[in-house]
Amino acid sequence: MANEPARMEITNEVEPAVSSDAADILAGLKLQQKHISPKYFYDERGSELFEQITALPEYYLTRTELGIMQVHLPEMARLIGPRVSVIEFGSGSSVKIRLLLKHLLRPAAYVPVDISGDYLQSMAAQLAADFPNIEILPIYADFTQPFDLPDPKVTPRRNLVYFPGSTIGNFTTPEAQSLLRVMRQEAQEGGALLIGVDLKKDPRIIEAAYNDAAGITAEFNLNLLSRLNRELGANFDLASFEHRAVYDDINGRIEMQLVSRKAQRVNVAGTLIPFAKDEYIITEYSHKYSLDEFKAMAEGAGFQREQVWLDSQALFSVQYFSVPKRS
Ligand code: SAH
Ligand code: AVI
Repeated sequence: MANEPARMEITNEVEPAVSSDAADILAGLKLQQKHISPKYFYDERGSELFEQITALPEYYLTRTELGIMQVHLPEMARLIGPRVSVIEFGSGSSVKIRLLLKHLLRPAAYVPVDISGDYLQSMAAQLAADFPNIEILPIYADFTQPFDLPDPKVTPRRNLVYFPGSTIGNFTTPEAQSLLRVMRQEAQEGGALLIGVDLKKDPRIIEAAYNDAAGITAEFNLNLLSRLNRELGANFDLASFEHRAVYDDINGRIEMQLVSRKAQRVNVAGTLIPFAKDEYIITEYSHKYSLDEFKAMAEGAGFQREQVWLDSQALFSVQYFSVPKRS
């Protein structure tokens, strides 16, 4: 079809197991406190809605991180060095990587890793068209599980794991620690990590970012239920659930919830899940860190912090770590 966007073949052959996703989702809905992993937000519609969130006036994260990159890219590129293979965890729309690839010296390859398969394929195709001299090797995977890295045609001098957007914040502390260990493995000795981390600040600024006036974050949250209706044959009535996002000061994180407006039972993949009025599903955490907290966590996974860049209001940080070579 003439208007169909170009899609690039993914490099690996792993198909997502819908049956294990169903078991995972049902197990979360049967808990005393209902939970669904935020990784299920990202079907094609979810990825598009996230893109809309990044442009919202209240959502300071993306534009602040982009601002930091724009100012400090020459220094970042100098620290990273030439001929790297860049492995991006949760690549999404790949906006930030375009800036990075333009500044890096002769990058060997770009490996975007994402769970939003259709979106990944079209973003990879656009990047391949715009960067014809860089090998693009998209990997369709859940990056919390081990996955094999492809072999670029040009042998890289080192691996750079790129993890922007503060997606690390969507994991609990033990999950983030284990993800950092996965990234440390992928970076290998002599490799590096460039990561965007949202910082602790006035909770009113944080709560506004997850409760935007235009209601896009609410749509993003509720889209999860539409997806379960479509893909798992569930029968959530979207009008009976509402979006809520509250900052939990003790744990330093936003908690996104879907709150049941009434007592109801929902059929999910053949199992009836009861909801009391006001009972809610936790759909996402978004942790905010101090610079010291994040340093301790990354160093616990074997990284060494080399540099931190901030915006003028210290809302957000981009942090650069190396993996020391064993002597
Ligand atoms: N890096 C982009 C996108 C962040 S949105 C930015 O900085 O703006 C988070 C991205 O991570 C989405 O594209 C989502 O599909 C992906 N993602 C979330 N959980 C994932 C998982 N477990 N495995 C792989 N990709 C995941
Ligand atoms: C992808 N991730 C870092 C976003 C965040 O801010 O935690 C997802 C998001 N959820 C609601 N708004 C944006």
